Amino acid sequence: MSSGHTDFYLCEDLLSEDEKQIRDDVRNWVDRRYLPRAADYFETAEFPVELIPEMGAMGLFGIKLNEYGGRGKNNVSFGLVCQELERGDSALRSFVSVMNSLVIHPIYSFGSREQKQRWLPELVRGAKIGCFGLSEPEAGSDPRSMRATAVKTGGRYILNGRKMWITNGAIADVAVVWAKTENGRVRGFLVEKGTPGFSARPVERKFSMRASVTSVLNFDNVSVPEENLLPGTTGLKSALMCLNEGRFGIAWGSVGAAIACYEAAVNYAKSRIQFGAPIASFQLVQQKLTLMLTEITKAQLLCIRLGRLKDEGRASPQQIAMAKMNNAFEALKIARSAREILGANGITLGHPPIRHMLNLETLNTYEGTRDIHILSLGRHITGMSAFSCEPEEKGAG
Ligand code: TGC
Ligand code: FAD
Repeated sequence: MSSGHTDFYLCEDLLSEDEKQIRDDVRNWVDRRYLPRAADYFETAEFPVELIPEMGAMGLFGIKLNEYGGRGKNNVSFGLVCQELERGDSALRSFVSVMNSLVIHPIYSFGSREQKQRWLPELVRGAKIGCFGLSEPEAGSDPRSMRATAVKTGGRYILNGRKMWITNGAIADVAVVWAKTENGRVRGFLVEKGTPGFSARPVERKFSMRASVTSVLNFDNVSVPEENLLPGTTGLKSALMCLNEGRFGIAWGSVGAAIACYEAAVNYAKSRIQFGAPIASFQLVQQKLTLMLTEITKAQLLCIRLGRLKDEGRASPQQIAMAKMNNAFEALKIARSAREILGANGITLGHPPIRHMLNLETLNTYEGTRDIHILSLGRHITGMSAFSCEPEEKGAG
């Protein structure tokens, strides 16, 4: 859903005026405020925190909320925002994804009235930052195996454990943390920055998502009042429900990254002369561009249909997983093709494809790897789970 030559199936016609306006506002902002420095943020591994208030003022946090200062927009609008932000950089979309899908959404869906009143207005304005701690060093694809615990003593919970790879962790004012209570049930907790025993440190030496803050969270006998339990959380399912929101944003964001790579490749191919002709005139280059545009078009159609289904309350977790899996994977292939078309110039940060290519490795990993979505859809199709084998079934292995 982008005007110009990447809107091959005229998806523009499927958008309302309001949706187009939101998309264009974010597009202009990204062009003006992010893209001129995108390569620098990536190179110096710096997230531009100074842009957070601007994003808050544009209503990019709590974009779907009807209360607490949110904009009350639909899922398609949220998707378009993700697309445009990721055309800038995955780190920008990730920040906004986490705020909307993994912090504001769970507090709104599972929080008490007091928790909502305390946190939502400030999160929506961008005055406070949040993060979502589900993954652990030993529990990524299989969050059920998490080791973090929350033991109730008197009117408080004592949290112990470690969360890993947490976006926004070290800059967050509040963490939505998932831990096992005494009966083994996973519940969600709000842990505030500065709580004794709670610390966050950045994951160093990343080659992907360099402009995003990724952190390790440590919980060493962290005592929180029972009012910090998200009362509506009933088990791991509550955490997984949040991922439907996150995966939806990633499906759309992937399109934005793919468009950025495709446009860079088309422009370069038309102006780069080799063998006395623009490389765009060579059949092999044209094949690459054709396949890139085809996959962008298919991904756009998946997104708009998924968005409309979600707006009607008819999008299943499996449909969302399919779009996330497909679009992240195809975007990565598009980024690699674009990088190839740019030749040696393509390995530098002077052009966007390599930056997107490296970021897209993360998109194919977080919120469920491609393998996990394949297996989750396989289970849906067959009714049989291939996630793990009983010891006797491991056979030759
Ligand atoms: P399983 O038995 O499948 O599920 C337990 C219960 O939950 C239900 N469920 C869902 N409900 C709603 N939406 C979903 N997406 C759901 N997935 C599962 C399920 O129906 C069941 O309900 P009930 O009523 O029968 O109890 O659980 P499992 O332990 O077999 O796990 C299944 C599996 C592997 C699919 C799940 O563990 C999984 O999705 N793993 C991937 C982990 C993942 O995606 N982690 C993401 C961490 S957060 C992150 O990466 C943020 S990045 C943010 C950014 O920077 O943008
Ligand atoms: P593993 O689960 O160890 O998987 C390793 C490999 O084994 C993968 O290729 C996987 O596909 C494969 N595999 C695993 N199980 C199976 C199976 N049953 N069958 C076949 N193959 C299998 N998490 C959060 O909670 N909050 C965040 O904010 C967050 N942000 C992130 C930001 C970044 C930049 C990154 C990279 C990750 C982030 N994550 C976050 C963590 C992310 O969700 C996990 O990395 C992801 O779920 C995969 O877990 P893992 O890395 O431990 O890989």
